[in-house]
Amino acid sequence: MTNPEQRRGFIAQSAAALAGLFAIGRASAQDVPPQHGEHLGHKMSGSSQEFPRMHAGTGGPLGSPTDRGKLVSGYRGENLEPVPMTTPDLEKLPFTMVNGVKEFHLRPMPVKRELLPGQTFNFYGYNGSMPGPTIEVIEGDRVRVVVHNELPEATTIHWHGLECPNDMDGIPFITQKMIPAGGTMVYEFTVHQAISMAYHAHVGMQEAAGSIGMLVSYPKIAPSPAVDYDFGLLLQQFNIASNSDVVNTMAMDWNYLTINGRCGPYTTPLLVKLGSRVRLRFFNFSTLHQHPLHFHGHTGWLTGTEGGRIPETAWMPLNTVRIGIGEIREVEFVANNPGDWVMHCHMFHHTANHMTSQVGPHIRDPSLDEYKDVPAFPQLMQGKKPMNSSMMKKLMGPRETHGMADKWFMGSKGMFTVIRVLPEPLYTKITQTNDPIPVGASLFSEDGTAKHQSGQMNMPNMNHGDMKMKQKG
Ligand SMILES: [Cu+2]
Repeated sequence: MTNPEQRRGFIAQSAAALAGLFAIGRASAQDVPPQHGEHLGHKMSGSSQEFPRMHAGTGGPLGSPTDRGKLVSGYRGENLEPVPMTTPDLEKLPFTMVNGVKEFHLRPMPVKRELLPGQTFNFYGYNGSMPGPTIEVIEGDRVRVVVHNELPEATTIHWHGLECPNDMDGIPFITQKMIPAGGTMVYEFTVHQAISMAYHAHVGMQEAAGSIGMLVSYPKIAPSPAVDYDFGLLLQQFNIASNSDVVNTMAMDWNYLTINGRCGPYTTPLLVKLGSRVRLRFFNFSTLHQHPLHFHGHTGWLTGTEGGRIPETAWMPLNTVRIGIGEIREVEFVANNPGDWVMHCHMFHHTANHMTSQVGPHIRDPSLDEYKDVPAFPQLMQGKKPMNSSMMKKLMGPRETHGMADKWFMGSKGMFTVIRVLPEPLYTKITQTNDPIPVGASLFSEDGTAKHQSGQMNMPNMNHGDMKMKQKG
């Protein structure tokens, strides 16, 4: 668990970051909500240097500061401490200050993780979590990590991307002896970088079993243009057989694809306020695959890698960022297009859950039998156990999902999540009140009006029958 006392004073809390301050940006942006009927074409032609903060649009000419929002700041002011990285569905690792040293205690151990409601499996992890809790430091920090090995076997910890002293690098036999089961080792170093990193066992199959966590070193002052939100998303893949609850690290194919240790639709959506600037950090620590992460409705800029921040002149515009294994990619964009936008790996097998060998008519929805003579159709597999109401509550209960479409969860699988770009006051209503939110409140038409689907509330009252989609050829 994160101890706020320990963190106070060095990182501004996100609440403060989101106070709605209209900061002086480096590039101009329209801060007014769109008027009815105001759209890209004619509006932009009269203000080509401006970037539309409240609706989709490209901004200034190619190469200009507002080009696709490139240097358009969020609402947050410049020259402030960074906003802390939000890690959906993952905790931060607490620390204590000991004579000026930031001291963490990291416990490699077997853990259970619920990848989807009702689907809990056995992994390796740290401090009860898979992936491990995120470690946060600041450039210049003296850091001590006391590792208490609670695994049934020897391990090490490697600091991925850290320019540390050689004997702190965590490589078995080459830079250190392994930490035996039940053993302890103290890693200590000064962090002079301000980059996205990771920590993991430098024992391949342990890493494949989940021995990995994010490690972020913040700069003392946030880089410009300032972002309002900073999300850390750790990508993994696992093979778990249909008759097993243990990850199979020897496999060569994969049926569970996760973001921060969960599969869609159990991945908690990312909520951002319309007009804010957002940073996404993708950490790919999968065993064998790259992930081309694709986000909808917006264009972003590739602003950083595992090597740190890229000079602005070399930023690339994109909406799909390919993250190779062991790579980290940072993308920034201005969230100016309201609505629920999916973000997912674009490898089709990575947007599915438990694609195991139990494929066949016997596991398909019987109501689809009339189509069974159609080649390659239907593809609606019913694997594993159906969800009951308590499992549905896990999906529909979190406030981050309130106001989404009626059956949104049926459109999210595997390495898949949703970025919800919410105008005021809907953002505040969802994040800070218990007011009921109409189903579909965050779907918007081109003219900016909300498309409420019905008067239903987004309540976890679904039964298995609702999970079965009737598909007609
Ligand atoms: Cu993928």
